[in-house]
Amino acid sequence: MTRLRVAIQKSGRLSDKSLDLLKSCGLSFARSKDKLFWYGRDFPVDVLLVRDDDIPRMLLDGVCELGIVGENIASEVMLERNSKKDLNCLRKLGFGRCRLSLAIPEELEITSLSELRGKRIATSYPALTRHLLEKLDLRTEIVELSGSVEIAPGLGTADAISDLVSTGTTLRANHLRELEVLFESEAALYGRVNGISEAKQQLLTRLLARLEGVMQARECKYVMLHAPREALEKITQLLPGVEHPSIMPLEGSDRIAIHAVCGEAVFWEHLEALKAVGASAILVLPVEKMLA
Ligand code: PRT
Ligand code: ZN
Repeated sequence: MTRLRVAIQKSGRLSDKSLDLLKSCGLSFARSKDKLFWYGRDFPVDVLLVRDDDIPRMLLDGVCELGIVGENIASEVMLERNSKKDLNCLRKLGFGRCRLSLAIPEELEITSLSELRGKRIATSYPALTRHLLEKLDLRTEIVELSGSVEIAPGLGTADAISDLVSTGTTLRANHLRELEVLFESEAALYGRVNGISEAKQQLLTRLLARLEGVMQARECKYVMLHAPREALEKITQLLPGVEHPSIMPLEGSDRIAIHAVCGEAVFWEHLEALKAVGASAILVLPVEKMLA
């Protein structure tokens, strides 16, 4: 029987969310003893648990058909192997967001990037950093480090760093200042471009439809409210991502009930604006599943 293999991070920032996402797509697994291979029970998709850095290589080497990994790592490996076309970004997944930034010691009085020309930049992303800096017409000396990049300027082994940042706490703690964002990254589902049989492709299409439904449902909210009939047009405009809401009369009242699936995030500001044009009894509910 046709089966697909998806590689996810074994333990780290992406692990829980990757697994949650697969489970939300209706997948469940029989876990093997060594816990590195989980057999898909209800849907023929198995999971391999590995280090995130190995995922793009496993895809390129044909060990699995799918992988969930940060765009930073996928881009690094594709550039390193000079094989930009062999990994297909099938869907960005909205978690694991971070940026690859150039950072310099706080006390360094540099205002423009060009002042870094010829300087030593420490990074764990040598191929990506070199590629992005060359696009900015900046030639530097890349110092490759596998970890603790942020301490390199303090140790005198580099003048600046190119490293992942999310809150910026690590930079501040090491007296570094973010000079320029080079690359924005989030976790994404990648697939191999070549060498997938027709049957596997069909299975992949089914999985992607489920994934799309899950992702849309996460972004969507079901909104219910009461409103004066004459406010309908204004209310429809105020509901984010809605064109045709359902309208229901309210027994014994000249007000109507409006129900709608909002395709974009619903914030408190939206609810306040709805209230201001006459809406009441406003309820916002999560959507569990959706199949368009
Ligand atoms: O063992 P394995 O190799 O699988 O894991 P790992 O240790 O290499 O990776 P992990 O779990 O740390 O990160 C996995 C992926 O999460 C990365 O490849 C990115 O795509 C994404 N990600 C999101 C991040 C961060 N946010 C992040 N903040 N990866 C690393 N960081 C680092 C950052 O460089 C800093 O050192 O976390 C530290 C805290 O960041 P601040 O800015 O919040 O201080
Ligand atoms: Zn890693």
